[in-house]
Amino acid sequence: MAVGLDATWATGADAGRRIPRARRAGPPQRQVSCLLAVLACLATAAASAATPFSTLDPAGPSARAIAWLWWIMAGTSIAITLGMIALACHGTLRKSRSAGPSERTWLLGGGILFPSLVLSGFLGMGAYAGWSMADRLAAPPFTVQIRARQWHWEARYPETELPLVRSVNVVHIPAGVPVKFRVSSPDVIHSFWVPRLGGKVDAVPGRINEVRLQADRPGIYRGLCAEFCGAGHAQMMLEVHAHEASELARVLATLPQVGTPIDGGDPQ
Ligand SMILES: [Cu+2]
Repeated sequence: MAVGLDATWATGADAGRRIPRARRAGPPQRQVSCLLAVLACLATAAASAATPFSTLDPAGPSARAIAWLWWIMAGTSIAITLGMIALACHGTLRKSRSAGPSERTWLLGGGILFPSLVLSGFLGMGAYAGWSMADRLAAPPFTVQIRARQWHWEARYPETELPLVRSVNVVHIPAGVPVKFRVSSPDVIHSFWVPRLGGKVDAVPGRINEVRLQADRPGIYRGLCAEFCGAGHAQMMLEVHAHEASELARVLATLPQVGTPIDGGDPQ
């Protein structure tokens, strides 16, 4: 609360008690700077919302849950900043030390209870966003194996009625249904991320990590490696092509076949 105040120490009857007395000062500059920084971030986010890699332009339920969480956190941070500015202005501009909440009340309410409630709310919403991408009981109707390697992506489609086919740096999925991505790596750690469809998942050697994503409509969704993996990391891009079901079957039929699944099997 003392941030931004130009305080002097009381004299006379208050001498020796070291009670800060605020001089009449201008607006609390640090809080205003924080608010301007938050507004600048929001303006930047809004300006970048239409880019191919924007998490603020969600195209599926998982990405939408993450975007909502981001907006709620941004709105809450603005509301808290405004509240702090209002309190600081009130403390600076008030004419007398009128009776108010005690220091104990401020400490317990503002220092423990309020942040606990806010952070618990964020935790719950974050858990829901993560749950929306986790593999749940009902099996998705379509599965893609993703193999990340220095420095490209390979996709295989093991659960189609076609012979096993593969594509490189392009992943074909059906639109409008959940898709299970089973992500692995034969060399180093990569991170599979299609921002408009949902959160990222690491590709770890010796493991298969799963994430469930959905594209609401047919289209092309850009993705990238989100974990530095060597000299070619910056060029490790991919595209997810979401198709109508009939179109997907036609596209998969044109892909080159492979003889075996990834690493000779798909270990669970
Ligand atoms: Cu990488």
